[in-house]
Parts: sequence; C-alpha cells; structure tokens
Amino acid sequence: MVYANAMDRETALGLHEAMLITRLTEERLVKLFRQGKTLGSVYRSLGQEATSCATAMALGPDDMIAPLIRNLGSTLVRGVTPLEVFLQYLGRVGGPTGGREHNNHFGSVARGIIAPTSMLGALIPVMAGVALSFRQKGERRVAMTWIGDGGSSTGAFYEGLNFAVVQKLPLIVVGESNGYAFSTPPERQMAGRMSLRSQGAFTLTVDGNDAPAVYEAAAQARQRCLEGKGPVFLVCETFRMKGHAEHDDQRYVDPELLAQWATKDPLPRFEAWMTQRGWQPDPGLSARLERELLTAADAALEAPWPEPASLTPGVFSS
Ligand SMILES: Cc1ncc(C[n+]2csc(CCOP(=O)(O)OP(=O)(O)O)c2C)c(N)n1
Ligand SMILES: [Mg+2]
Repeated sequence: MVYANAMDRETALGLHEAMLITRLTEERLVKLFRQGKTLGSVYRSLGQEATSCATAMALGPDDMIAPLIRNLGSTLVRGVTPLEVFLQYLGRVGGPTGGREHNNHFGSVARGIIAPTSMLGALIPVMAGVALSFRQKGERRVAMTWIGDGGSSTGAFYEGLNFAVVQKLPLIVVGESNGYAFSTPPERQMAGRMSLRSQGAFTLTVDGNDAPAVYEAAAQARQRCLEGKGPVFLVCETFRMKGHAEHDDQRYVDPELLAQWATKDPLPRFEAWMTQRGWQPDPGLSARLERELLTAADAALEAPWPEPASLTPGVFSS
C-alpha cells in the first residue's frame, strides 16, 4: 500500500494518548479483577491498541462503529470515559448499562457506537445495514466494525460482507489477525490467510502494530467508502499478547513467539516514530494518566449498586 505518512502532529499526539489510555485503563481493570471487584473477566487488547485506536481515529465524527470486546480503545477514541468503563465493569449506577452488564457490551448512539454482542460475526450484517441506511439517506458517513480471525469463520461474516460488496456499501471491516481464537491458532481453523476471505471487497493488509500505517490504511479505506467504491476489508496482522481473557494463562502459546511480538509492541514503536519527527509525547503523560485512572477507579468503587428494581426495565417488556 502507499504509505504517505498523512498523520499530522496533533492527530499523532491524540492517537498516542488514546493508545496509552487504553493500555492503562485495561491494566487498572486487571487490578480490579484480581481484587475480585469486577463482576466478569477482562479481555485485554495488549499489543493490539493500534488496531483499535488508529482505525477509529481515522473516522469522521458522524461515522458509526461497532466494536468487539477487544476494541475498548475504539470506544475511548469516540469519547467513552474510563470512569464509565470502570462503572460498567463494577456493575454500578452511572455506568452505561446501569449495572445490567459487566463488560464492554454497551453502545452510545450519540457517540456513534453500536453495542457489541457476544455472537461473533453478527455485527457485520448489522453494520452493513447501518451502511445501507447511510446510502439510502444520501449521507456521507461510513460504518466500521472489527472481526477476529476466529470470528471470520462464521456464516454471518460471509453473509454480511458479501451483501456489502454486492451493494457497494460504505463499510470498513477491520480484520484483527492476532494469532489465536481462544487457544486455536488460525492454521487449525482457516484455510489460508484472513485476507483471502474478502469475497471481492477491496482488501488492505497492514502491520497492525504500526500505528501510522494502520491509520493511513483506515483513512484510505474511509476515502474509498465515501467515493462509493464499496466496502474495504482492512486486515491488521497483530498478536494477542495475553490469554483470551484474564482467567486464561495462555500456556498454549510458545513463549518464544510472545517474546518476538513483544519487540513489535505498538506503543514504543509509535513513540519512536513520533520522536523521529520531533513530536515526542509529554514524558509525564503516563504518570498523569495513571493518577487520573486511579481517581476514576476509586470513584467507581464508591459508586452505589443499582436497586434491583432498576435492572429489568429495558431488558424485559412488561
Ligand atoms: C458465533 C460465536 N461462536 C463462538 C463464540 C465463542 N467465542 C467467544 S470469543 C471466541 C474466540 C474469538 O477469536 P477471534 O475471533 O480470533 O478474536 P480474538 O479473541 O482473538 O480477538 C469464541 C470462539 C462466540 N462468541 N460466537
Ligand atoms: Mg483472534
């Protein structure tokens, strides 16, 4: 692909901060999980922050996203706050689902976020529908969603992407090829590479740990969509640096492989890229963010539990 270094300083600083907040928010969530405070497990995106943040960063304010559980970063880019995230994981009042759900399965239509669902692949037809509605209304907007290597083996993935190709819809499907689906490596569940699953969609394959490259590819994908050229399958080659979730010690992953991928960590790589351009992030940024996140986590721990009667409205019809 053409790598035009299109990112300006302000975008780079914003993207770097988003990636760092994503990592630090997840680290704080892990601490809460280990203390037995979260009500469910924590699904890290360690090593994949660029694939969530840089793709979302390339969108316009009116575009819509449907993240998956490993795409916390994309929701933070769209304006979800760490406090909301902590309240959600702790099941407290004030969280996006008010205690009904204890993971990142929440949406925010005002911020252009369709809620994730557990049914892998299901969001592809949903977002193809969102993209269809944009086109029918003559709106210059695109829809974006993510899918893992495992999730791309579902029927819904094929149905949704095929529909988008046939209809030339403004849909970007980000494929996160991260080496595993639970404990299953791609060669045990798919024939060939993820990019072969494009079904005629324009396909870009990018180093998913290279934040500027991911941003550049996502920006190109968006441009194609806005020009009416149909959907883009943007495959990010990356690696899941933690187990499926915190309860999985990933003993099935070769430590040598993890060590190799650790050298490609997207955060220090991006910092080196920025430094080369004289765009060094503030050296105190990490410490400041950690303090802010601790304050937010403490506020969430202090927040009240929901009243039982408040939990059923919106879930069951009466
Ligand atoms: C349709 C469907 N089948 C199975 C599952 C159970 N499941 C949850 S996560 C997961 C693995 C997903 O792997 P991948 O798509 O590669 O995403 P990753 O966890 O690597 O980000 C599976 C099989 C599910 N949620 N939905
Ligand atoms: Mg995977």
